[in-house]
Amino acid sequence: MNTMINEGLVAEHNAKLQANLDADYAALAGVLQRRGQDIEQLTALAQTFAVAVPTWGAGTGGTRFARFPGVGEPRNIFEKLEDCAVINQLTQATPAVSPHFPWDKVSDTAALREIAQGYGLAFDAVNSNTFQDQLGQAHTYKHGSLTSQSAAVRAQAVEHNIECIELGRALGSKALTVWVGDGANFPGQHNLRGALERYLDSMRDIYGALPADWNIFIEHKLFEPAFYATTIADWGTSFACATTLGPKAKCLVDLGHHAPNTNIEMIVARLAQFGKLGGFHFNDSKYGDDDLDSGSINPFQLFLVFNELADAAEREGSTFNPAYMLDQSHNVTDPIESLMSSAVEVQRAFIQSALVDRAGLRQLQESNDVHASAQALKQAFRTDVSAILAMARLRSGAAIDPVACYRTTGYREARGVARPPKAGASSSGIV
Ligand code: PSV
Ligand code: MN
Ligand code: MN
Repeated sequence: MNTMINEGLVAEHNAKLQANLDADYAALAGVLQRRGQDIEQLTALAQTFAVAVPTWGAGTGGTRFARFPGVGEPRNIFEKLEDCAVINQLTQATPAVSPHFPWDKVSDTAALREIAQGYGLAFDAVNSNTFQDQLGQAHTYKHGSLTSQSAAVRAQAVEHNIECIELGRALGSKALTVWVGDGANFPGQHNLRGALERYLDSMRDIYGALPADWNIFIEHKLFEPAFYATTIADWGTSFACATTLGPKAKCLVDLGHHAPNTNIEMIVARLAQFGKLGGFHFNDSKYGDDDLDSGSINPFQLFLVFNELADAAEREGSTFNPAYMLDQSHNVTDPIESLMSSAVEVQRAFIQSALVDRAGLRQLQESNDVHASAQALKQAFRTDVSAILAMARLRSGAAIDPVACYRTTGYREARGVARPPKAGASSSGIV
Protein backbone atom coordinates (compact mmCIF):
# COMPACT_ATOMS: atom_id res chain seq x y z
CA MET A 1 0.00 0.00 0.00
CA ASN A 2 1.24 3.50 -0.85
CA THR A 3 1.42 5.82 2.12
CA MET A 4 1.68 9.60 1.95
CA ILE A 5 3.14 9.95 5.44
CA ASN A 6 6.34 8.20 6.44
CA GLU A 7 5.26 5.23 8.59
CA GLY A 8 8.27 5.74 10.80
CA LEU A 9 6.94 9.18 11.79
CA VAL A 10 3.58 7.69 12.76
CA ALA A 11 5.30 4.96 14.79
CA GLU A 12 7.47 7.57 16.53
CA HIS A 13 4.40 9.66 17.37
CA ASN A 14 2.57 6.62 18.74
CA ALA A 15 5.56 5.49 20.78
CA LYS A 16 5.59 8.85 22.56
CA LEU A 17 1.88 8.72 23.42
CA GLN A 18 1.31 5.04 24.08
CA ALA A 19 2.07 4.91 27.82
CA ASN A 20 -0.48 7.65 28.53
CA LEU A 21 -3.00 6.01 26.25
CA ASP A 22 -2.56 2.65 27.99
CA ALA A 23 -3.23 4.33 31.34
CA ASP A 24 -6.32 6.17 30.07
CA TYR A 25 -7.60 3.00 28.41
CA ALA A 26 -7.19 0.95 31.60
CA ALA A 27 -9.03 3.61 33.61
CA LEU A 28 -11.91 3.73 31.12
CA ALA A 29 -12.02 -0.09 30.99
CA GLY A 30 -12.62 -0.05 34.76
CA VAL A 31 -15.43 2.53 34.52
CA LEU A 32 -17.15 0.57 31.76
CA GLN A 33 -16.68 -2.75 33.54
CA ARG A 34 -18.62 -1.39 36.53
CA ARG A 35 -21.45 -0.67 34.06
CA GLY A 36 -21.20 -4.21 32.66
CA GLN A 37 -19.55 -3.11 29.42
CA ASP A 38 -16.53 -4.65 27.75
CA ILE A 39 -14.08 -2.09 26.40
CA GLU A 40 -12.50 -4.60 24.04
CA GLN A 41 -15.79 -5.10 22.20
CA LEU A 42 -16.21 -1.35 21.87
CA THR A 43 -12.69 -0.91 20.53
CA ALA A 44 -13.26 -3.66 17.98
CA LEU A 45 -16.50 -1.90 16.99
CA ALA A 46 -14.68 1.42 16.62
CA GLN A 47 -12.24 -0.27 14.25
CA THR A 48 -15.15 -1.13 11.91
CA PHE A 49 -16.29 2.49 11.60
CA ALA A 50 -15.99 4.23 8.22
CA VAL A 51 -17.12 7.58 6.86
CA ALA A 52 -16.37 8.84 3.34
CA VAL A 53 -14.48 12.07 2.71
CA PRO A 54 -15.82 14.56 0.13
CA THR A 55 -13.23 15.49 -2.49
CA TRP A 56 -14.42 19.09 -2.32
CA GLY A 57 -13.64 19.17 1.39
CA ALA A 58 -9.92 18.78 0.68
CA GLY A 59 -9.77 22.27 -0.80
CA THR A 60 -10.57 25.54 0.90
CA GLY A 61 -14.22 26.34 0.55
CA GLY A 62 -15.58 29.77 0.00
CA THR A 63 -18.45 31.74 1.33
CA ARG A 64 -20.79 33.68 -0.92
CA PHE A 65 -18.43 36.59 -0.41
CA ALA A 66 -14.88 35.41 -0.80
CA ARG A 67 -12.50 32.56 -0.99
CA PHE A 68 -9.11 32.52 0.71
CA PRO A 69 -7.02 29.69 -0.74
CA GLY A 70 -4.85 27.74 1.67
CA VAL A 71 -1.22 26.71 1.28
CA GLY A 72 -0.68 23.71 -0.98
CA GLU A 73 -4.32 23.22 -1.91
CA PRO A 74 -4.96 20.23 -4.16
CA ARG A 75 -5.41 21.38 -7.74
CA ASN A 76 -7.03 18.26 -9.17
CA ILE A 77 -8.62 14.96 -8.20
CA PHE A 78 -5.24 13.20 -7.99
CA GLU A 79 -3.94 15.71 -5.46
CA LYS A 80 -7.22 15.51 -3.56
CA LEU A 81 -6.70 11.76 -3.37
CA GLU A 82 -3.25 12.34 -1.86
CA ASP A 83 -4.83 14.41 0.92
CA CYS A 84 -7.62 11.85 1.41
CA ALA A 85 -4.92 9.19 1.72
CA VAL A 86 -3.30 11.20 4.52
CA ILE A 87 -6.64 11.52 6.32
CA ASN A 88 -7.24 7.78 6.12
CA GLN A 89 -3.68 6.85 7.01
CA LEU A 90 -3.81 8.88 10.23
CA THR A 91 -7.40 8.00 11.25
CA GLN A 92 -8.12 4.65 9.56
CA ALA A 93 -11.73 5.84 9.59
CA THR A 94 -12.10 7.22 6.05
CA PRO A 95 -11.42 4.45 3.51
CA ALA A 96 -13.64 5.96 0.79
CA VAL A 97 -13.87 9.20 -1.14
CA SER A 98 -17.02 10.84 -2.51
CA PRO A 99 -16.33 12.71 -5.77
CA HIS A 100 -18.27 15.62 -7.24
CA PHE A 101 -18.60 16.03 -11.02
CA PRO A 102 -17.58 18.06 -12.92
CA TRP A 103 -15.61 19.73 -10.11
CA ASP A 104 -13.53 16.58 -10.26
CA LYS A 105 -12.33 16.33 -13.82
CA VAL A 106 -11.77 12.69 -14.71
CA SER A 107 -10.61 11.51 -18.08
CA ASP A 108 -8.98 8.17 -17.21
CA THR A 109 -11.19 6.39 -14.69
CA ALA A 110 -9.08 3.21 -14.73
CA ALA A 111 -5.93 5.14 -13.77
CA LEU A 112 -7.80 7.06 -11.07
CA ARG A 113 -9.24 3.89 -9.59
CA GLU A 114 -5.85 2.22 -9.60
CA ILE A 115 -4.20 5.16 -7.85
CA ALA A 116 -6.97 5.24 -5.25
CA GLN A 117 -6.60 1.51 -4.67
CA GLY A 118 -2.89 2.02 -4.23
CA TYR A 119 -3.72 4.26 -1.26
CA GLY A 120 -6.29 1.76 0.02
CA LEU A 121 -9.13 4.10 -0.97
CA ALA A 122 -12.44 3.23 -2.65
CA PHE A 123 -15.07 5.52 -4.17
CA ASP A 124 -18.31 6.16 -2.32
CA ALA A 125 -21.40 7.89 -3.76
CA VAL A 126 -20.75 10.19 -6.71
CA ASN A 127 -22.35 13.65 -6.68
CA SER A 128 -23.77 15.46 -9.69
CA ASN A 129 -23.73 19.21 -10.14
CA THR A 130 -26.50 21.00 -11.98
CA PHE A 131 -26.52 23.95 -9.60
CA GLN A 132 -24.01 26.00 -11.57
CA ASP A 133 -23.08 26.44 -15.20
CA GLN A 134 -19.87 25.02 -16.60
CA LEU A 135 -17.77 26.61 -19.32
CA GLY A 136 -19.09 25.76 -22.77
CA GLN A 137 -22.36 24.32 -21.50
CA ALA A 138 -25.19 24.55 -24.07
CA HIS A 139 -28.00 25.62 -21.72
CA THR A 140 -27.91 27.64 -18.50
CA TYR A 141 -29.26 26.43 -15.16
CA LYS A 142 -30.10 29.97 -14.14
CA HIS A 143 -33.79 29.07 -13.96
CA GLY A 144 -33.42 25.51 -12.75
CA SER A 145 -32.10 22.18 -13.94
CA LEU A 146 -34.15 19.03 -13.33
CA THR A 147 -37.23 21.23 -12.78
CA SER A 148 -36.58 23.68 -15.61
CA GLN A 149 -39.47 24.84 -17.79
CA SER A 150 -37.25 24.04 -20.77
CA ALA A 151 -37.18 20.43 -21.97
CA ALA A 152 -33.69 21.01 -23.39
CA VAL A 153 -32.35 22.17 -20.02
CA ARG A 154 -33.95 19.21 -18.26
CA ALA A 155 -32.47 16.83 -20.84
CA GLN A 156 -29.02 18.34 -20.33
CA ALA A 157 -29.30 17.96 -16.55
CA VAL A 158 -30.51 14.36 -16.87
CA GLU A 159 -27.67 13.61 -19.28
CA HIS A 160 -25.12 14.98 -16.80
CA ASN A 161 -26.49 12.74 -14.04
CA ILE A 162 -26.29 9.73 -16.35
CA GLU A 163 -22.66 10.63 -17.14
CA CYS A 164 -22.02 10.73 -13.38
CA ILE A 165 -23.45 7.22 -13.07
CA GLU A 166 -21.14 6.05 -15.86
CA LEU A 167 -18.11 7.63 -14.20
CA GLY A 168 -19.14 6.20 -10.85
CA ARG A 169 -19.62 2.78 -12.32
CA ALA A 170 -16.10 2.84 -13.74
CA LEU A 171 -14.77 3.95 -10.34
CA GLY A 172 -16.58 1.21 -8.40
CA SER A 173 -19.13 3.51 -6.77
CA LYS A 174 -22.62 2.23 -5.97
CA ALA A 175 -24.69 5.37 -5.56
CA LEU A 176 -25.48 8.75 -7.05
CA THR A 177 -26.35 11.66 -4.78
CA VAL A 178 -28.56 14.29 -6.38
CA TRP A 179 -28.86 17.70 -4.82
CA VAL A 180 -30.44 20.47 -6.89
CA GLY A 181 -30.66 24.10 -5.90
CA ASP A 182 -33.80 24.44 -8.04
CA GLY A 183 -36.51 26.59 -6.57
CA ALA A 184 -37.99 30.07 -6.51
CA ASN A 185 -36.95 33.34 -4.93
CA PHE A 186 -40.38 34.91 -5.19
CA PRO A 187 -43.97 33.79 -4.70
CA GLY A 188 -45.49 33.33 -8.12
CA GLN A 189 -42.14 32.59 -9.79
CA HIS A 190 -42.93 28.87 -9.90
CA ASN A 191 -45.98 26.74 -9.94
CA LEU A 192 -44.97 24.78 -6.85
CA ARG A 193 -46.62 21.56 -7.94
CA GLY A 194 -45.54 21.87 -11.57
CA ALA A 195 -41.88 22.21 -10.56
CA LEU A 196 -42.03 19.00 -8.52
CA GLU A 197 -43.79 17.17 -11.36
CA ARG A 198 -40.97 18.13 -13.72
CA TYR A 199 -38.39 17.09 -11.09
CA LEU A 200 -40.00 13.66 -10.86
CA ASP A 201 -40.10 13.27 -14.64
CA SER A 202 -36.39 14.07 -14.84
CA MET A 203 -35.54 11.81 -11.91
CA ARG A 204 -37.44 8.92 -13.52
CA ASP A 205 -35.07 9.14 -16.48
CA ILE A 206 -32.02 9.14 -14.18
CA TYR A 207 -33.45 6.32 -12.07
CA GLY A 208 -33.92 4.29 -15.25
CA ALA A 209 -30.18 4.53 -15.95
CA LEU A 210 -29.13 3.14 -12.55
CA PRO A 211 -27.33 -0.19 -12.56
CA ALA A 212 -29.16 -2.98 -10.71
CA ASP A 213 -27.04 -2.72 -7.57
CA TRP A 214 -27.06 1.09 -7.33
CA ASN A 215 -29.00 3.54 -5.21
CA ILE A 216 -29.92 7.14 -5.92
CA PHE A 217 -29.85 9.43 -2.89
CA ILE A 218 -32.14 12.45 -2.86
CA GLU A 219 -30.60 15.24 -0.76
CA HIS A 220 -33.07 17.81 0.54
CA LYS A 221 -32.17 21.32 1.68
CA LEU A 222 -34.43 23.95 3.16
CA PHE A 223 -33.15 26.97 1.28
CA GLU A 224 -30.17 28.50 -0.56
CA PRO A 225 -29.75 29.33 -3.36
CA ALA A 226 -33.56 29.52 -3.63
CA PHE A 227 -34.81 31.76 -0.85
CA TYR A 228 -38.58 31.41 -1.12
CA ALA A 229 -39.37 27.83 -2.19
CA THR A 230 -36.80 25.11 -2.79
CA THR A 231 -38.27 22.24 -4.77
CA ILE A 232 -36.73 19.49 -2.58
CA ALA A 233 -36.80 21.46 0.65
CA ASP A 234 -37.54 18.85 3.27
CA TRP A 235 -37.51 15.19 4.16
CA GLY A 236 -41.25 14.87 3.46
CA THR A 237 -40.78 15.89 -0.17
CA SER A 238 -37.65 13.75 -0.39
CA PHE A 239 -39.51 10.77 1.07
CA ALA A 240 -42.46 11.21 -1.29
CA CYS A 241 -40.12 11.41 -4.30
CA ALA A 242 -38.05 8.40 -3.17
CA THR A 243 -41.23 6.40 -2.65
CA THR A 244 -42.62 7.43 -6.04
CA LEU A 245 -39.39 6.60 -7.86
CA GLY A 246 -38.89 3.12 -6.42
CA PRO A 247 -36.75 0.95 -4.15
CA LYS A 248 -33.38 2.20 -5.40
CA ALA A 249 -34.28 5.78 -4.42
CA LYS A 250 -33.53 6.80 -0.84
CA CYS A 251 -33.23 9.97 1.18
CA LEU A 252 -29.95 11.58 2.18
CA VAL A 253 -29.84 13.68 5.33
CA ASP A 254 -27.32 16.52 5.36
CA LEU A 255 -27.34 17.73 8.95
CA GLY A 256 -27.02 21.37 7.85
CA HIS A 257 -30.06 21.38 5.59
CA HIS A 258 -32.81 22.02 8.12
CA ALA A 259 -34.36 24.93 9.92
CA PRO A 260 -32.67 25.71 13.26
CA ASN A 261 -33.94 23.47 16.08
CA THR A 262 -35.39 20.86 13.73
CA ASN A 263 -35.44 17.47 15.41
CA ILE A 264 -33.11 15.77 12.94
CA GLU A 265 -32.83 12.54 14.94
CA MET A 266 -36.59 12.12 14.58
CA ILE A 267 -36.28 12.52 10.80
CA VAL A 268 -33.62 9.81 10.91
CA ALA A 269 -35.93 7.54 12.92
CA ARG A 270 -38.81 8.08 10.49
CA LEU A 271 -36.73 7.42 7.37
CA ALA A 272 -35.21 4.31 8.96
CA GLN A 273 -38.66 3.04 9.99
CA PHE A 274 -39.92 3.25 6.41
CA GLY A 275 -36.78 1.87 4.76
CA LYS A 276 -35.80 5.10 3.03
CA LEU A 277 -32.71 6.23 4.94
CA GLY A 278 -30.03 6.25 2.25
CA GLY A 279 -27.23 8.11 3.93
CA PHE A 280 -25.79 11.21 5.52
CA HIS A 281 -23.73 14.26 4.87
CA PHE A 282 -22.29 14.92 8.32
CA ASN A 283 -21.30 18.43 9.30
CA ASP A 284 -22.35 20.96 11.90
CA SER A 285 -23.98 24.37 11.89
CA LYS A 286 -25.29 27.15 14.06
CA TYR A 287 -27.49 29.01 11.60
CA GLY A 288 -27.92 27.37 8.20
CA ASP A 289 -25.91 25.20 5.83
CA ASP A 290 -22.73 26.26 7.59
CA ASP A 291 -20.72 23.13 6.67
CA LEU A 292 -18.63 23.31 9.85
CA ASP A 293 -16.68 20.39 11.30
CA SER A 294 -18.85 17.58 12.68
CA GLY A 295 -19.53 17.86 16.39
CA SER A 296 -18.06 21.36 16.58
CA ILE A 297 -21.33 23.11 17.51
CA ASN A 298 -23.87 20.53 18.61
CA PRO A 299 -22.25 17.19 19.51
CA PHE A 300 -25.34 16.11 21.48
CA GLN A 301 -27.42 16.24 18.30
CA LEU A 302 -24.85 14.08 16.53
CA PHE A 303 -25.01 11.60 19.40
CA LEU A 304 -28.82 11.54 19.25
CA VAL A 305 -28.68 10.83 15.52
CA PHE A 306 -26.40 7.87 16.21
CA ASN A 307 -28.66 6.77 19.03
CA GLU A 308 -31.44 6.40 16.43
CA LEU A 309 -29.04 4.64 14.07
CA ALA A 310 -28.12 2.17 16.84
CA ASP A 311 -31.82 1.54 17.44
CA ALA A 312 -32.43 0.97 13.73
CA ALA A 313 -29.39 -1.30 13.42
CA GLU A 314 -30.66 -3.42 16.31
CA ARG A 315 -34.09 -3.72 14.70
CA GLU A 316 -33.05 -4.22 11.08
CA GLY A 317 -29.80 -6.16 11.44
CA SER A 318 -27.18 -6.22 8.70
CA THR A 319 -29.61 -4.99 6.01
CA PHE A 320 -29.48 -1.56 7.65
CA ASN A 321 -26.51 0.06 6.01
CA PRO A 322 -26.83 3.82 5.38
CA ALA A 323 -23.94 5.57 3.65
CA TYR A 324 -21.88 7.86 5.86
CA MET A 325 -20.20 10.84 4.24
CA LEU A 326 -18.80 14.12 5.48
CA ASP A 327 -19.82 17.32 3.73
CA GLN A 328 -17.83 20.29 4.92
CA SER A 329 -15.81 23.02 3.40
CA HIS A 330 -14.68 26.28 4.85
CA ASN A 331 -12.12 29.00 4.87
CA VAL A 332 -10.17 29.12 8.08
CA THR A 333 -8.59 25.75 8.94
CA ASP A 334 -6.34 23.25 7.21
CA PRO A 335 -8.94 20.99 5.53
CA ILE A 336 -6.94 17.86 6.37
CA GLU A 337 -7.07 18.70 10.08
CA SER A 338 -10.76 19.53 9.92
CA LEU A 339 -11.68 16.39 7.99
CA MET A 340 -9.71 14.18 10.39
CA SER A 341 -11.39 15.85 13.38
CA SER A 342 -14.82 15.41 11.82
CA ALA A 343 -14.25 11.73 11.08
CA VAL A 344 -13.19 11.18 14.69
CA GLU A 345 -16.20 13.10 16.04
CA VAL A 346 -18.65 11.05 13.98
CA GLN A 347 -16.87 7.88 15.14
CA ARG A 348 -17.13 9.17 18.72
CA ALA A 349 -20.92 9.55 18.42
CA PHE A 350 -21.09 6.03 16.95
CA ILE A 351 -19.25 4.55 19.95
CA GLN A 352 -21.10 6.68 22.51
CA SER A 353 -24.38 5.41 21.06
CA ALA A 354 -23.10 1.84 21.51
CA LEU A 355 -22.78 2.56 25.25
CA VAL A 356 -26.55 2.87 25.58
CA ASP A 357 -28.04 -0.24 27.20
CA ARG A 358 -30.93 -0.55 24.75
CA ALA A 359 -32.83 -3.25 26.60
CA GLY A 360 -32.43 -1.30 29.84
CA LEU A 361 -33.62 1.89 28.15
CA ARG A 362 -36.70 0.10 26.79
CA GLN A 363 -37.59 -1.03 30.31
CA LEU A 364 -37.21 2.50 31.64
CA GLN A 365 -39.42 3.81 28.83
CA GLU A 366 -42.05 1.12 29.41
CA SER A 367 -42.24 2.00 33.08
CA ASN A 368 -42.42 5.73 32.20
CA ASP A 369 -39.31 6.53 34.19
CA VAL A 370 -38.73 9.73 32.32
CA HIS A 371 -35.79 11.00 34.33
CA ALA A 372 -33.86 7.74 34.25
CA SER A 373 -34.53 7.31 30.49
CA ALA A 374 -33.08 10.74 29.78
CA GLN A 375 -30.13 10.05 32.08
CA ALA A 376 -29.39 6.77 30.28
CA LEU A 377 -28.69 8.79 27.14
CA LYS A 378 -26.89 11.54 29.01
CA GLN A 379 -24.56 9.09 30.72
CA ALA A 380 -23.55 7.58 27.37
CA PHE A 381 -23.06 11.03 25.84
CA ARG A 382 -20.99 12.27 28.78
CA THR A 383 -18.65 9.28 28.70
CA ASP A 384 -15.31 10.27 27.26
CA VAL A 385 -14.55 7.48 24.79
CA SER A 386 -11.40 9.16 23.42
CA ALA A 387 -9.19 6.33 24.71
CA ILE A 388 -11.28 3.76 22.82
CA LEU A 389 -10.99 5.75 19.60
CA ALA A 390 -7.25 6.27 20.06
CA MET A 391 -6.69 2.57 20.84
CA ALA A 392 -8.72 1.60 17.77
CA ARG A 393 -6.49 3.86 15.68
CA LEU A 394 -3.31 2.47 17.22
CA ARG A 395 -4.41 -1.11 16.56
CA SER A 396 -5.40 -0.25 12.98
CA GLY A 397 -2.03 1.33 12.25
CA ALA A 398 -3.19 4.96 12.44
CA ALA A 399 -2.07 7.78 14.73
CA ILE A 400 -3.06 8.02 18.39
CA ASP A 401 -3.59 11.77 17.92
CA PRO A 402 -4.09 12.33 14.16
CA VAL A 403 -3.85 16.14 14.13
CA ALA A 404 -0.80 16.25 16.43
CA CYS A 405 0.90 13.60 14.32
CA TYR A 406 0.02 15.40 11.08
CA ARG A 407 1.58 18.59 12.43
CA THR A 408 4.91 16.83 12.94
CA THR A 409 5.08 15.65 9.33
CA GLY A 410 5.52 18.94 7.48
CA TYR A 411 3.04 17.59 4.90
CA ARG A 412 1.25 20.90 4.34
CA GLU A 413 4.47 22.86 3.99
CA ALA A 414 5.78 20.31 1.47
CA ARG A 415 2.52 20.58 -0.53
CA GLY A 416 2.96 24.33 -0.56
CA VAL A 417 6.12 23.78 -2.56
CA ALA A 418 4.81 20.91 -4.70
CA ARG A 419 1.52 22.62 -5.51
CA PRO A 420 2.12 26.29 -6.27
CA PRO A 421 -1.19 28.20 -6.58
CA LYS A 422 -2.55 28.85 -10.04
CA ALA A 423 -2.12 32.41 -11.21
CA GLY A 424 -4.92 34.62 -9.93
CA ALA A 425 -6.22 31.95 -7.55
CA SER A 426 -6.06 34.25 -4.55
CA SER A 427 -8.72 36.54 -5.95
CA SER A 428 -11.09 33.95 -7.38
CA GLY A 429 -14.40 34.29 -5.60
CA ILE A 430 -16.72 31.31 -5.39
CA VAL A 431 -20.33 32.22 -5.41
C1 PSV B 1 -25.57 21.53 -0.99
O1 PSV B 1 -25.57 22.54 -0.03
C2 PSV B 1 -24.60 20.41 -0.61
O2 PSV B 1 -24.77 20.03 0.72
C3 PSV B 1 -24.72 19.25 -1.56
O3 PSV B 1 -24.32 18.07 -0.94
C4 PSV B 1 -23.76 19.66 -2.59
O4 PSV B 1 -23.53 18.73 -3.58
C5 PSV B 1 -22.60 20.01 -1.68
O5 PSV B 1 -23.27 20.84 -0.73
C6 PSV B 1 -21.42 20.55 -2.29
O6 PSV B 1 -21.28 21.92 -2.13
MN1 MN C 1 -24.55 17.98 1.35
MN1 MN D 1 -25.04 21.75 1.97
